[in-house]
Amino acid sequence: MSTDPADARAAGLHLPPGLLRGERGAVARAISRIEQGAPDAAALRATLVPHLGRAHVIGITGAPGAGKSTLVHALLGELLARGQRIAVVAVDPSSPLSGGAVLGDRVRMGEHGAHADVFIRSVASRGHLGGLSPTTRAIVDVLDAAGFHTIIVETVGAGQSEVEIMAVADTRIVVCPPGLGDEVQAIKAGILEIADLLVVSKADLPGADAAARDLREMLHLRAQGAAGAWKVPVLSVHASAGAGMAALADQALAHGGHGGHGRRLHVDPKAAAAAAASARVFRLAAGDPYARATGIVCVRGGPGGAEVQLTLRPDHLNFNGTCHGGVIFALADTAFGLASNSHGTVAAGIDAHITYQQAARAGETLTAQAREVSRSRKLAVYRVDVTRADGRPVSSFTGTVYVTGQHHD
Ligand SMILES: Nc1nc2c(ncn2[C@@H]2O[C@H](COP(=O)(O)OP(=O)(O)OP(=O)(O)O)[C@@H](O)[C@H]2O)c(=O)[nH]1
Ligand SMILES: [Mg+2]
Repeated sequence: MSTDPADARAAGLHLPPGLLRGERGAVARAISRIEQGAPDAAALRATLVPHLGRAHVIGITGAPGAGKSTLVHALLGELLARGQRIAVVAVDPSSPLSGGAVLGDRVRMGEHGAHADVFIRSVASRGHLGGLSPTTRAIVDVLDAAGFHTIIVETVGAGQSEVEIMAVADTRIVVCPPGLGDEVQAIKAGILEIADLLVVSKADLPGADAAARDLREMLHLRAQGAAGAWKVPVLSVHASAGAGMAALADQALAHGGHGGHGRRLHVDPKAAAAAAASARVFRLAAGDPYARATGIVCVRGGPGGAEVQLTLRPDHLNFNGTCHGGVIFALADTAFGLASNSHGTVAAGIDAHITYQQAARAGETLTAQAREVSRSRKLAVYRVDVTRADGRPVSSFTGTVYVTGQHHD
C-alpha cells in the first residue's frame, strides 16, 4: 500500500475537509474509511504524511486485566485538566473463545468520552497477533493529523507486540499489577524491554511495593544507557482512586519532551528487530525454571546474542570447595540456548563442548556471554565465554543448534 504523498497528489486526492482542524465528523469518517479498508484508504494515509509527528503518542501496554483502561481513564482526566485535546484508541483484546471484542473500555471511559476535547475509539484486534490491529497505526496517523495534543493507545501486551508498539507510540508505558505469578513474570520480562515508563498499578493492593522493588531490580540489572539517555522511572499508581496521576503525566510529558514526539515515525527496522530479539531473550529466560532455580539471571539479549550471570552459592560447589563443573556448564548452556533461540524460531542444541580454565569460589559472580559464530537456514554455531567479575576466563564453550521450523511467538 503506497503512502507516498506524490501518489496521493497524482491520484487527485485531498485531505477530507475539516480533518486538520480536528472536526469530529471528519475524523470519525476518515477512521471508518481506514477500518473498512475503503479503496481510497491507502491514498488517505498518503495525504496525511506531511501532517504527522506533531502529536505525542503514548502507548499503554501490559498483561490482560493489568489495569490499563482504568489508568487511561485517570490519565485522560489529568491531561484534560492541563488543557490538552486528547484522543484515545483502545485496542480490544479479542478472545479466541468468545470470538468477540471484549467490551467495557468505552463504558468505563464514558464520563470523559462526551467531553469536547476528547475523542475515543475502540478497535477490535480481530485475532491479529500481538495486540495491535493492522489499522491501529493508520488510525493514530489520522488523529495526529487532526491536531490532538496527546493520543493514548491501549493495547494488551502479548507475544510479538514489542515491534508494533514501537511503531505506534512515541512513549511506551508498561503496566504491571502486583502479585504476578511466574508465568506472567515471563511476559513482563519480555515487555520490559520496550518500556520508557514502568507503572505498578493497583498500588492499594498488597504486594505493590514488592512489585515496584522487583521492577527497579530488573532495570538495575539491565545494561545502562549512554550518558544523557532517558532513565526509565518506576511509578506506582492507584488509578481507580486517581492517585499518582500527576507524577505519571509529568513523566510521560517529560519523555515526550526528551525527543519523544514523532519518534514512532522514525523507528529503524533494525533497532525494532533488535528490541524484539532482546525482549524474546528475557522472556525465554524468565520462562526457564531450571535457570531460575539455579539462580541464573539474564542481563542482556539481542539477535544472536545473550548474556547471563550467576552469583555462586555454597550449593553450587563441589567436594573441593570450588564451583561445580555442571554449574558452569549450565550457565554457559543457558546463554547458548537463549542466543540460539533469540531469532524467534525454536533452536535445539545438538552438540556442545566445554573447556575449563580456572576454578571459581562461592560469592563470585560469573558471566556467560554467548555470540553467534555462524548461522545457516538449519544450523547455527555459538561461542560462549564464561568470565569472573575481573574479566579473567573461567571457561569457554562452543555449541551447535538445529533450527526447527517452529516459531516462539
Ligand atoms: N484495587 C484496584 N483495582 C483496580 C485498579 N485499577 C483497576 N483495577 C481493577 O482491575 C480490573 C481490570 O482493570 P482494567 O482497567 O479493565 O484492566 P485492563 O488492563 O484494561 O484490562 P484488559 O483491557 O481486559 O486487558 C478491574 O476490575 C478494575 O476495577 C486499582 O487502582 N486498584
Ligand atoms: Mg482494557
